[in-house]
Amino acid sequence: MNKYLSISPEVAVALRDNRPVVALESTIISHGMPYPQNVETAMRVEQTIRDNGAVPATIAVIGGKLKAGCTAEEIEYLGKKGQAVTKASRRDLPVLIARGMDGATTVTTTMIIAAMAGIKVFATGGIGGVHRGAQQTFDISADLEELAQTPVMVICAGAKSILDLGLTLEYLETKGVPVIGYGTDELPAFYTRHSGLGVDYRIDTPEELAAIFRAKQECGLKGGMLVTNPIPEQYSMPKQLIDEAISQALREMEEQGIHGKHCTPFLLARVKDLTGGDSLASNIQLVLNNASLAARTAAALV
Ligand code: PSU
Ligand code: MN
Repeated sequence: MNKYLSISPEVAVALRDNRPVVALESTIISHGMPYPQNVETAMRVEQTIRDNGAVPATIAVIGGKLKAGCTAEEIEYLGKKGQAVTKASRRDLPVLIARGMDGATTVTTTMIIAAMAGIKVFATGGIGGVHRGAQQTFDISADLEELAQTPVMVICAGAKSILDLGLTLEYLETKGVPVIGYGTDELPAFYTRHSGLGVDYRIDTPEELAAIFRAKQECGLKGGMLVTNPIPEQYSMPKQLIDEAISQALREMEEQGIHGKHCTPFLLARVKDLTGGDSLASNIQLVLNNASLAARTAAALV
């Protein structure tokens, strides 16, 4: 274990005893939702994981330490600080460590720290991907490269169509990342169950997800896998409403000259504002749904 990693006592004991553990990211807390719903959701997600028989490990960088398992106080701290916490991607980790700073982990850095700790399953809301217009901007989330190289199963609700979902799938294919639809043949698009794009495989049980992950590891095929779990029907939003909000948010982003790491948080916040509280309620429900599947899958893996 490297000296920068700090595993909470509960998570350490669960891993030692080969009990199921599920990693959770912290950028969704600091940058993905407003306070105090972000902290309330983070605590509900942890409880959902416990209810389904696994131990939650919320991941973050605190005072330069790579934390696998945050306390309720640390979650409250990150949630309250919000966008003032550094959104930490792979490139940021060495600087935050050396300076003893805090960072909210994205999908990328949550995968990195989960893998260091020996955690194999990670639940979140949506992943980053190839942005619309990436042919010009080169804006492709580091999440895709991480999926290509780090052995963690990421369970999400697809990706928001703030991204170019077709190009995101092409990129993942090139990088050898299996894209699984849980109980569906269609790639879900976060707030809606539909994108019009197909996934690579439809899988219907946590046991089979575990078997695929195990096969990948045991063959020495590097990298992770992506499980896309559609939002439950009763919480999904009308596609047209979401599409309109996303189009407007993208226009505003361009007008305001926002780029780089600020794009995703800007778009998430604008889409939420433009669709009122409805999208936040949907967002919370899909994360809970992913947490439940992740806990059952982690249990199938041990
Ligand atoms: N998409 C969402 N919610 C999120 C994110 C993405 O629907 O909270 C966050 C995740 O932490 C993800 C990151 O890893 O944004 C991707 O940022 P970027 O596009 O800058 O790589
Ligand atoms: Mn980017």
